[in-house]
Amino acid sequence: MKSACPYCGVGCGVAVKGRFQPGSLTKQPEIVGDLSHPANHGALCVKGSALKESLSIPKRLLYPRLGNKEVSWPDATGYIAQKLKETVAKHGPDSVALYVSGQLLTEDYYVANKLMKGFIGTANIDTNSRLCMSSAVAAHNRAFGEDLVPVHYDDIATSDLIVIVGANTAWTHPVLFRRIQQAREANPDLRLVVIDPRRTTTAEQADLHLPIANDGDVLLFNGLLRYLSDHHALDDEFIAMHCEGFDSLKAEISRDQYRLARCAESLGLSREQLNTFYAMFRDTPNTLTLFCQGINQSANGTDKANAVINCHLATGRIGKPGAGPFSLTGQPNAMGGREVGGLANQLAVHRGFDPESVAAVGDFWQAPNMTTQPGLKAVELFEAIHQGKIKFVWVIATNPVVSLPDSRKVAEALARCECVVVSDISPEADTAAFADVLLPAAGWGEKDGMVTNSERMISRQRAFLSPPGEAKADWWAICEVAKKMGFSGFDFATVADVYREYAALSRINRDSPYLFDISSLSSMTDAEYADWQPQRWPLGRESHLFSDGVFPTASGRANLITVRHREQAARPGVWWLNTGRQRDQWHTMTRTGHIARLAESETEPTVYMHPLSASQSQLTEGQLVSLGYDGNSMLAKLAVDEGLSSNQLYMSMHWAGAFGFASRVNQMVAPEVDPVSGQPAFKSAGVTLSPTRAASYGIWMGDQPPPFETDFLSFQTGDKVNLWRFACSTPLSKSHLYGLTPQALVIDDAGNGGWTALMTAGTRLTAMCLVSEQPLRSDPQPYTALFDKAFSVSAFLALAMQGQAPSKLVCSCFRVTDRQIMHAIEQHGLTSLAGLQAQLKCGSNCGSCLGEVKALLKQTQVNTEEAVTEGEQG
Ligand SMILES: Nc1nc2c(c(=O)[nH]1)N[C@H]1C(S)=C(S)[C@@H](COP(=O)(O)OP(=O)(O)OC[C@H]3O[C@@H](n4cnc5c(=O)[nH]c(N)nc54)[C@H](O)[C@@H]3O)O[C@H]1N2
Ligand SMILES: Nc1nc2c(c(=O)[nH]1)N[C@H]1C(S)=C(S)[C@@H](COP(=O)(O)OP(=O)(O)OC[C@H]3O[C@@H](n4cnc5c(=O)[nH]c(N)nc54)[C@H](O)[C@@H]3O)O[C@H]1N2
Ligand code: SF4
Ligand SMILES: [Mo]
Repeated sequence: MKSACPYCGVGCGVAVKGRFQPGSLTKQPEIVGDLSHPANHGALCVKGSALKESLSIPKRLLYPRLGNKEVSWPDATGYIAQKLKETVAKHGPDSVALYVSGQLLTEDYYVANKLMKGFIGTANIDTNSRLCMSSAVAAHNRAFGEDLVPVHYDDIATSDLIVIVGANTAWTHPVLFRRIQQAREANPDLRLVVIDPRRTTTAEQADLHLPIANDGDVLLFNGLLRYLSDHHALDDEFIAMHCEGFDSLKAEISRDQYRLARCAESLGLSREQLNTFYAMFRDTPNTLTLFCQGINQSANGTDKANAVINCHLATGRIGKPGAGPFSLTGQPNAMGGREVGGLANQLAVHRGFDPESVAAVGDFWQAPNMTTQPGLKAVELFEAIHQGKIKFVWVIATNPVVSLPDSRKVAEALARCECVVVSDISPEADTAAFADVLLPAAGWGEKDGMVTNSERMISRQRAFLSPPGEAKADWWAICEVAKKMGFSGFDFATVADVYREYAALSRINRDSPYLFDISSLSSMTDAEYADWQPQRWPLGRESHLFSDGVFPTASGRANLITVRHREQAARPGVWWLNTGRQRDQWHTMTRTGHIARLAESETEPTVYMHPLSASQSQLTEGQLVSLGYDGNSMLAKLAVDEGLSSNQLYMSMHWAGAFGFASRVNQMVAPEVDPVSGQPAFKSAGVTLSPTRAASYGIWMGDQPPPFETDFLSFQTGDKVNLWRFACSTPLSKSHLYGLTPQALVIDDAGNGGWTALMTAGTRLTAMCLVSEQPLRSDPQPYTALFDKAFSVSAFLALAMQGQAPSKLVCSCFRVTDRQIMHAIEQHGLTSLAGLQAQLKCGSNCGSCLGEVKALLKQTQVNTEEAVTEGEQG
C-alpha cells in the first residue's frame, strides 16, 4: 500500500509492505520509500526510515477524557458542543478559538475552517503554520497576488546555481538535499551557495557559504539587486511587461547602504565573498533560491522573502525550468492547509476577506454565520486567551505549550482558560496537561486523507492500521461537534465526501485571477479517491506557474515590493540565541523521542557556543549553564560549535515533555513577530547566559527515573536501558544513594574523583549511576551493554578501564559514531568513502550524514598529510 511520510514538506512517498497486525509492529511489514513517488523516487531520510518504529509510541491516548474521567465520544463531543454554544451565546463568536496544525490532513483542515468561519462565525482559527510559513504566504500574496510556489523539484536538475538561504536543508529536507547533491554530481557546472549565520552541515557542503549577520537578508538581496542594476543585468523587458513597483524599489536600492562595500561590512563578510556570490547570480540565468525558517521566522520575515522574490522577478527568473524563488514548506501538509485557508487571515481556496470572496464562500457553504473579518494570529490569539477574551480553545495536532514563543505565558493562558480541548495522539504532549477535554486522535497510518507538499504535489496518506482504543480521525471529531451544535453541512459519510466538497468549492476561482482550482476532482469516485496517484496542481499542466508572465493580481503583473534593511539596535549584555532543528528529531519529540537510534544524536538539552567565546567566558564544555530572559531562567548543558559566530548561541527547539522536562527553549524566546505576517522571530532571541554551579553531574541508567532530587534532568531513550542525565546543586553523596538503594555497589573512579553505583537484582544489573563533581566526559553508551546479560563487576571494570571517551553518533541508520569512523580509517588506512562504507555502511541508507562522514575522511587525510609533511621536514 502506498502512503506519504508524515514529517517534512518534501512529501516523500512510502510503500507499506506486508500486513500490519495491531500490537505486533515488530513483525514482517516494512515501510520503505516509494520508488514511483515523484517527490523521492524511493529515497527516505533517517526520520522516514524510522517510521515503523515511530508507530509504537509508548503511550497512546485511547479514550476521550473529560477531566480525569474516561467518557464516550458522544459525551465528549456533546460536552464540547454545549460549551461552544454557551460561550458564543454569552460572549459572542470571537470568544472561542481553534488552534490547528500543518500536520492535519486537508480534509481535517477543511471542516475545521468551515465550522469556524462559516458556522460559528469567527475567523479565530489559526494554525502552527503561522510559526512556520506565514511570512512566505504574506510575501507570495504581496508579490503574486496569491500564495503560490512556482518551482518544481525537477527544476533542481536543470538549475546551474542553487542558493539556499536560511535553511539547513541537509538536515531538514534531506531527500531534497540529496537530490541537489545528485544534480551536482551530474552537472559539474551547478554551484551551491548557502547563506546562513551558522556553518551548518548544509553550509559545509556548499561551494560558497556566506555566514551573514543575523537578519542581514534584506540587505544582502537588496545589495544584490543594486549590483545587478549597476551591471546591467536586470531583465528590463520582463520588468516593463510583467512587473509593477520597480521605480520605488530602484530608488530604495540606490541608497548608499546597498553599495557592495557597505553591504559586506554590515553583513560581516569580505568584499570578495559578497562579490563572488553577486557575480555568480549575475552570470547564471538558471538560478533557484530555496528559503525556509532563517527567512520566515524573523521580525522582518515577509520583507526578507520579498527581497528574494524581487531578485527573481527583476531578472525574469521565474516561471521557467531551473529558475525561481522556492519557499520550502515545513510540515507535510502546511501547503494543503494554506490552500484550504487554515490561517486566520485567509478564507478558503486562497481567498481573503474581500466582500466578493466572503459572499462566494458563504454561498457555497450556505453558511448561517459567515465571518467577514480576519481573526487573531497565533501569538495574539494566545495573548487573548491570557487576557480572558477568548474563553474556549480547541487545540488540534500541535503542542503550543512548547512551540510558541514565551511559552510560559502560553501555559499560563491555557491554565486560565475556561475550557481547553486538546486532540492528540499522545497523552504526554505538554499541552495535553492543560486539557479539560482530551480527544484521542487517529495518527499516521491509521487515517486517510490528502496532503500537498512544497511543490504543490497532492498525495494520499492511507490507513494501513486500525486506530487503537477509540481513537478517531480529527475530521470526524470536528464534524460530530458541528452536528451536535445543530449545524447542517457536516454530514459527511466518508473522508472522500469531504474532499469532493472542498474540490467543488475551488470552482469559485474558475473565472477569476486565482489559480487554485482543483474542482475537476469534485466528481472523483470513491475508487478514484482510494487509488489517487500523486499529482501536482494545476492539474494536468506540466508548464510552470507564471510561464506566460501573467500573475494572479488585478493587473496581471507581479509586484516588486520595496523593502528596506534596518540596522538592528545593539543588545548589550545579551547573547543572540538562534534556534532550530536537529537532524534526527521531529518538533516536540512526541513521535520521535522514543526511538533509541534517533535519540543518540543530541542526548540532552544543549546550548552551543563558539569555543573561543566559551573560553573567554571561562566556560567549559559539558558544564551546566543558565539562560535568562524576562526574569525567567532555564538550564542546559554547554557544548562548543566552531560554526557559530562569537555572539551567537544555538539551541534546538525539540526538548519538551518527558525528554527535556524544564528545559524548553521557547521559555527564552520573546513573542516578537513580523508586523505583516505575525510570524514569530524564533531565530533571534536575546538571552543572558551564566555558569551554574553544579556539585554533582551524573547519568542514571535504568527502567525507572533516578530516585533522588535533581536540579537538571533530561531523558534519553535507550534500546537496552534508558538514560537520565542530571545535575544537582548539592553534592549527591554515596551515603545518600545507599539510603535510597541499599543494594548498591559503589566503585570509586580514582581518575576524576567520581564514583559509579551499580544496582543489581540477582544476576541482573537493574540500574547504574555515574557521578562526578565535574561534567562527565565519558560515554555511557558502552555501559548499556551490561544490562543485556548476566552482570559481573569484572565486566564493568573492563569497560571502565578502557576509558569511554565521548563519541558522537554520525550515522543514525546504521548507528555509526565518529569514533568508529576514525578508528576504521586509521585501522584500515581508508581513504575513500566507498572503502569506509564497505566497512561500516555509514551514510549508505538515507545519506543525511554523508557531509559529516566526508568531513571526517577529509580531516584524517589532512592530519595524515600534516604528519607526512612534518615527517619530511623533520
Ligand atoms: N529533522 C527535522 N526536519 C524537519 C523538521 C524537524 O522538526 N526535524 N521540521 C520541519 C519543519 S515544520 C520546518 S518549518 C522545517 C525548517 O527547516 P529549516 O528552516 O531548514 O530549519 P531550521 O533549523 O529551523 O533553521 C534554518 C536555518 O536558519 C538559520 N538562520 C537563523 N537566522 C538567520 C538569518 O537571519 N538569516 C539566514 N539566512 N539564516 C538564518 C539557522 O542558523 C538555521 O540553520 O524543517 C522541517 N524538517
Ligand atoms: N524556538 C523555536 N520554536 C519553534 C520553531 C523554531 O524553529 N524554533 N519552529 C516552529 C515551527 S516552523 C513549527 S512547524 C512548530 C511545530 O510545533 P508543534 O506543532 O507544536 O510540534 P509537534 O510536535 O509537531 O506537535 C504536533 C502534535 O500533534 C500530535 N499529533 C500527531 N499526529 C496527530 C494527529 O494525527 N492528530 C492529532 N490531533 N494530533 C496529532 C503530536 O503528538 C504532537 O503533540 O514549532 C515552531 N516553534
Ligand atoms: S525528507 Fe524525510 S522527513 Fe521529509 S518527507 Fe522525506 S522521508 Fe519524510
Ligand atoms: Mo514548521
